[in-house]
Amino acid sequence: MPVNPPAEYYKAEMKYAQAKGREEKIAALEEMISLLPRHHGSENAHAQLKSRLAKLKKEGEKKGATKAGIQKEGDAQVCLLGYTNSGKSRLLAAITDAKPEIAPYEYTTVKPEIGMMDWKGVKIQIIEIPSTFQPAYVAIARTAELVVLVIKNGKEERMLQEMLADKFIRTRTITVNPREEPAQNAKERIWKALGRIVVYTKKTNTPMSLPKGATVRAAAKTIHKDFVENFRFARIGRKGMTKQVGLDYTLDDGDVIEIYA
Ligand SMILES: Nc1nc2c(ncn2[C@@H]2O[C@H](COP(=O)(O)OP(=O)(O)OP(=O)(O)O)[C@@H](O)[C@H]2O)c(=O)[nH]1
Ligand SMILES: [Mg+2]
Repeated sequence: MPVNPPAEYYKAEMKYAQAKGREEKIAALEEMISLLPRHHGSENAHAQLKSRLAKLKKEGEKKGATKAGIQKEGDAQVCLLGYTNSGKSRLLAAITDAKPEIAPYEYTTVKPEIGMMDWKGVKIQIIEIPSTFQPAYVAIARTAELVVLVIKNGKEERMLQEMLADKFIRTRTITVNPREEPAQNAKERIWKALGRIVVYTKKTNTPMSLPKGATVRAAAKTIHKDFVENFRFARIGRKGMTKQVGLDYTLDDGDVIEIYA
């Protein structure tokens, strides 16, 4: 008997194939499993997907147990830090794929909640740190690229800054008051604070995030390890113009790059 999955299944399969991190893979697999018809002919396919899912989840448990507790995924890791009911979960839900519990009572979030933020095709991992401030959870902020202080007033901001200073956590911070700033605005500021640019490959239109000031050399390295050694020249598409450049050419946000090797 054929499996005959619906069209949505193939979309989920595509998501799985293009998934960057483990979280995304798990989400896509779960979607595939839910969309695969259940009948005698699909038993094998179900079993295969489920064992793949179990394996992925197990891998995460092992890796998740290291150091700060959460495996980095995407191109940067950002923490949401703030007092209870400041609106961390609501912000996380607004700017990522995460679906944390949002509730008017205190300490709703007791374990780190993780989501992926999409910025023009680039994935950024966002983590809500529980307001219980258990040291192991606060320590996640130490290795993150950015800490977002989620506050209701200026006093909270000062207290959070002091807490970070006391723990010698020197990660860059920005402040968001969700009651005063639309989530999309906060999202844009988070991206800007990360100091990265997005560059696209010409052939496959794959987004690639690089630090601001990155050169063609960095992009070439990211695309293929042999590209730098065998590099001849690159063509950069920028604002409708195309330019032939060398390895030391500085890239801009939105550039389309084609490397000739
Ligand atoms: N009006 C308004 N209410 C908000 C906003 N953000 C959060 N809230 C409300 O404030 C309450 C707490 O929001 P959460 O997002 O759960 O807060 P949290 O910081 O995750 O809190 P805990 O996880 O419980 O420590 C909920 O009732 C939300 O609906 C906001 O931007 N505007
Ligand atoms: Mg919460």
